[in-house]
Amino acid sequence: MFLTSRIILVRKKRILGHFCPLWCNTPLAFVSKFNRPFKMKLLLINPNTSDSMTAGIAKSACAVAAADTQIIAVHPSFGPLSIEGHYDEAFAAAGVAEQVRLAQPQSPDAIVIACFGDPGLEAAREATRAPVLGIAEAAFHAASMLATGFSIVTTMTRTCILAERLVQRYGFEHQCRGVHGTDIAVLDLEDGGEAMTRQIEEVARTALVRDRSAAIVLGCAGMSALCQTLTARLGVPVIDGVAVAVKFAEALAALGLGTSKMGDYAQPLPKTYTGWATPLGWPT
Ligand code: 2AL
Repeated sequence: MFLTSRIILVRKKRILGHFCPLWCNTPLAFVSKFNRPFKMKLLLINPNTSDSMTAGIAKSACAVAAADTQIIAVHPSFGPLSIEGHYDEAFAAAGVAEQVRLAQPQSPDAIVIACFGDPGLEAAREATRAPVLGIAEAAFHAASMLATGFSIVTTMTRTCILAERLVQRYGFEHQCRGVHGTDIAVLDLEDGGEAMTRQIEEVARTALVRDRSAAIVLGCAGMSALCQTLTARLGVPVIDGVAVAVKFAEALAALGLGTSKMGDYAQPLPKTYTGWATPLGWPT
């Protein structure tokens, strides 16, 4: 099948009273012009429910994806418009599980979870054989290959603890030298203006000196579009988790590597789910 564009698909399908953005006939955007057959289907899940942020993340993913990678960008049918705390994350994780479950018939070759808290990452791995990458985990790996120490620059100061816990969970305590909030709200990042960019730049500059680090990890998917500018201004590697997760996901899928089904990442046990989650349980 020859297609002329890499298409972002967001289908509005009604599920239990919610509009579920998946696999639709209505493309949200056409973002590239490569006259090649698609080799790889990459499901890009924005765990928050912002349409505009999903489109922005999809644009960043498409900018780095191979010409024959089809990026399919979705967000959950329910949950918070932005993820800035533990409560938001609880719903976002369920939303990620929903989207992985609903995408099953499409058999994506790889999945990227594009929120810096990596919500629902391990649940997603249980639910698929495809490789699943979270942008925080991918960014930590990339940063630790580029510098002995890195600093994370994120959104609200209250979200710093979320990043710190991920650093510990993934075992990057020796490489991550600090996590720094900018007190910019996630949805305000869409502003993209000079004042906001400078605010992030200043926090990053201070972090590099204070932490004695040599690379910056951007602590929000919404910062993706700022990566090039910040790289040029700071003169150190600035790692956007969306970009590195897409490239790592392509590499793993191209190598034929997927999530192990031995042990705890085995398919979820068959059981009945109730309430609004009824369609999301594994069949008994
Ligand atoms: C994020 C992110 O990447 N998406 C979102 O809604 N919140 N991260 C953050 N640190 O606030």
